Amino acid sequence: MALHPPASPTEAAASSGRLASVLAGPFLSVVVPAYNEEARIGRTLEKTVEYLDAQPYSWDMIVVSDGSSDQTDSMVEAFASTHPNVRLISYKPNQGKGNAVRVGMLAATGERVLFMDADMATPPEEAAKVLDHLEKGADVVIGSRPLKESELEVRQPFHREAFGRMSNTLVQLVGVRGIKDTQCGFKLFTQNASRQIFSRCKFKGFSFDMEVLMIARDLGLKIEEVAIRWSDQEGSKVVLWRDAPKVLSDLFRMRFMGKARRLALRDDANLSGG
Ligand SMILES: Nc1nc2c(ncn2[C@@H]2O[C@H](COP(=O)(O)OP(=O)(O)O)[C@@H](O)[C@H]2O)c(=O)[nH]1
Ligand SMILES: [Mg+2]
Repeated sequence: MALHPPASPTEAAASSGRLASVLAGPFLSVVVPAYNEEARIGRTLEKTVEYLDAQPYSWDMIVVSDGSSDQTDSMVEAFASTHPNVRLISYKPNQGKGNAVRVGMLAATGERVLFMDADMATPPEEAAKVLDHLEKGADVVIGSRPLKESELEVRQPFHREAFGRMSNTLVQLVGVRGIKDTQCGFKLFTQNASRQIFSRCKFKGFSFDMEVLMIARDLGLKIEEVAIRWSDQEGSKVVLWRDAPKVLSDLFRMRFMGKARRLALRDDANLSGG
């Protein structure tokens, strides 16, 4: 492995070529959680693959269908049949975004692993930005919307943005201090950080983002928050009155369970392999 952090993703990709032959994984794995995404996943696959194909590094993509009951699975399977580095993991029943992301992250063999939402609220080109920060020495790089430099092309509806800001104040108090946006669906990890974190994640719903960051902090990993482009998409699966109370009660549970229990490995954790 390189002793000095590579200067650019391209350089990193070159050195990862050597590493990849040892690990047999690509430079970048992209994980996309998908729950009933037939209306949005097609375009996301097209655009993301178009972007990744133009990059100098090797990559693969895993779509995790979390108990979808629409055409998501057959659409991803049809796409994967003509794109060998795209694959579908599917299970039933629906368990929540956190579970889908965890399953995908632990299956991913890339030297760096990115998860992104199925609706491309953050476009795949932003990968370059977060990769860059990882090369500079971070273990976890998270996309962020409320930073001054963030480009919010289409903002979230008022009630979502207001809830986001409110819950962030709470998160600052009970959870992960110093992070402005815990919930953005665009986060990049080194393979090692991803494995260390996701083998410990126990929350299955939308609160998993906070758990990921708390565990990363507990492990002493370096988290960096980076302004990204965000364009809110129609068709959100989040129902605020249903999901918000759960997210908040989970936040308190994960805070008060204490570091030792947060860091306990899951029973099914496999730290060494995929
Ligand atoms: N696996 C899983 N993913 C979900 C669920 N609900 C939403 N998602 C995924 O989470 C991502 C973000 O969801 P979205 O509805 O766009 O949320 P929003 O943009 O925060 O309003 C998308 O990739 C969804 O497919 C769920 O219950 N299970
Ligand atoms: Mg969305």
